[in-house]
Amino acid sequence: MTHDTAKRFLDIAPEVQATLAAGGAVVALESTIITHGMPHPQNVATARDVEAVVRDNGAVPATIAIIDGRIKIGLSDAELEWLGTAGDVMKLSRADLPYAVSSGRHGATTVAATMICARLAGIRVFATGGIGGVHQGVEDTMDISADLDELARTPVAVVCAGAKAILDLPRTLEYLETRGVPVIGYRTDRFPAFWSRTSPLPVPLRVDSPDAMADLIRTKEALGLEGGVLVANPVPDADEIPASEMKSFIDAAIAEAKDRGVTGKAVTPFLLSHLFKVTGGRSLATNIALVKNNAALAAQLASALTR
Ligand code: PSU
Ligand code: MN
Repeated sequence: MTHDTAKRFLDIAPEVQATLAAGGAVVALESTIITHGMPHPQNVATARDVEAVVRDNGAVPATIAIIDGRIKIGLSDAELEWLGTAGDVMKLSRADLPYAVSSGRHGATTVAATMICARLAGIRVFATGGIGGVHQGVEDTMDISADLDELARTPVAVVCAGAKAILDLPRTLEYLETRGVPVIGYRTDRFPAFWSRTSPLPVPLRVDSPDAMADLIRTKEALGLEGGVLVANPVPDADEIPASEMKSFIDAAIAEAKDRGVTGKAVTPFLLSHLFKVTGGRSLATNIALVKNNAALAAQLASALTR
């Protein structure tokens, strides 16, 4: 555990605690995807399925959320179900995590907040769907997700399917490079765009096995370089939606958000739910498939890190 002073705020599930103590493989999972990223009941079903995929690939899952101000590392099935329908759950990033704890609130953790909590618990690998990034129109809004700075400072490997084309992908990659975050394509030379396996953007680095990824992470640590790594894992072929098909939906969603004056942390959830509606659920099916795919790779990476 990195911060002894943080211990008193954490409730680590016994199985997770025992696995960590024995040097075993644990994969952290975020909860904003459950509360603000997918509709009910698919959110809860997916959260359960993703935990099962982590187990099938040899690791123990630890879904992270704040309940009554307690930082939960590993949720019970009842807690997962409750989270999937509860209304008063904050969306937490680095800026508001301490408030949720000090005021005894409920909160779902974004990529940034999940990384912070995973590190406090001693978990090195985390699976999600897509990360937050630099938003289109950043020159007016300055909307850059705190996920990017967290990757630069907190030593957790994040496995994602790239970033959604609702973001400004070239600027997102530029920002990660500036902040010194290794962005690694898993068996790909192109940065994947979430629903789509490829984008026009080259991925900065490429690795073809979990063992090679584990070597890279150990080397980075041994060199004393702070921060995490971002692993970009393309959605499986059978589940992808080509970028050309998504483009008009995305442009319309962004225009709608602007019309309605949606700003700040409400932007990403608004765009996601709008897209689920206008694609008739197809974007959701792809989203579910890619999260499972990332959970499998994250579990293999966590196992490789124990060797
Ligand atoms: N991107 C997705 N699905 C998500 C999110 C992002 O494709 O569910 C969530 C993640 O929790 C991510 C957060 O950390 O949104 C980013 O929010 P913001 O852009 O407000 O930083
Ligand atoms: Mn934002």
